[in-house]
Amino acid sequence: MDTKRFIGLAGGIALGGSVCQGAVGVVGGVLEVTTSDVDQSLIVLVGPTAGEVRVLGLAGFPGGASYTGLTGIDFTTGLGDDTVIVGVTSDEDFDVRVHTRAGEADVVVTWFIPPDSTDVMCGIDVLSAKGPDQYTRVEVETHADNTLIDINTGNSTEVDINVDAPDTAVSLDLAVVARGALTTVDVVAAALFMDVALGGGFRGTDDTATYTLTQTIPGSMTVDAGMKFWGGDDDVTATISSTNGTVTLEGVINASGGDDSVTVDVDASRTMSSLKLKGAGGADELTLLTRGEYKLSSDRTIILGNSGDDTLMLRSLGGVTGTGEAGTRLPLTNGGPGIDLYDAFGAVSNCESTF
Ligand SMILES: [Ca+2]
Ligand SMILES: [Ca+2]
Ligand SMILES: [Ca+2]
Repeated sequence: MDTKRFIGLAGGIALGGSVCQGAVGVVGGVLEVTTSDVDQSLIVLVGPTAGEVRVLGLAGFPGGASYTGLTGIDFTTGLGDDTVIVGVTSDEDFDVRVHTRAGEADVVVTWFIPPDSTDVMCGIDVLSAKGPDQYTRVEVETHADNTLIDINTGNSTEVDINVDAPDTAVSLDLAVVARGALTTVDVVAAALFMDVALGGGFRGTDDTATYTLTQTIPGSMTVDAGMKFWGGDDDVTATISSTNGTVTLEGVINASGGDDSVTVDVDASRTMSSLKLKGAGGADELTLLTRGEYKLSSDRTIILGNSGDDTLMLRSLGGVTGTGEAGTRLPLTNGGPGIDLYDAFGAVSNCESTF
């Protein structure tokens, strides 16, 4: 703690009046703010000069507080209903961490990475206690050659993430962990290489998660899913588009109990997949559709309906290639118990009839 130094700017206002309501300090280049339980309404502006941060709305800083030389912010608000708005304009790496604790919360992070940027990392970590009404929105517009975005929205109940990379770029790496009952992730990028990891252990209500991933130039995109839903009737839709490109699907979407719908729709020249779709209990509809070529590889798609009367689909509108090649494996569709319908290529078991 001896590295902690308290800073009060805004005309040399002493911290004596505000310490009882919270604390403000800089530790290792990170602005740490802890507020009282009073409802907070905070605005944080980062940049455009690297490391420059201005905070509006802090108790004890009526004119705002300004800092330089920062690499991140770490805000913890109290038990009230809090609004935290963060606007970043920077071509440097930066970390934003907001912990709103209990109570309702609105957290909005907008991030602009200007043209002529090279390698930029955005870290966005929103935590809260589990509560009923915690909304997080993240908007990133990047013009960097290589952008790495790491987003964790913690217990937020509603999550809305938009990433836009309109200029031709080398790479976009995006990792999202979100488990809002209503989760939307929308990415449009002119990046040659896209690497998207979508994770979350969802909330156990009827969750709706919608992912739209669009690569606007020929390239390759890897989508790695790590999703575990719970007993509600969940609706998961991933619409993936890579213009004249190659898409690789990896990971697991486990819808768990309840009557779930999982749809993965890929529009690319070529798709390779080791994706596992698990319906578990309930009457589930599980679909993987490829609109271009489905290329077999050493791994394989597995679709498991498990108990309940399921409808399972694995279809390629652009044909299946790689059949009979050394080391390739056919996909597997297994209905499990129940009266299951299927429309699938590869190995099919425990399915009663086609549809
Ligand atoms: Ca479920
Ligand atoms: Ca299910
Ligand atoms: Ca079944």
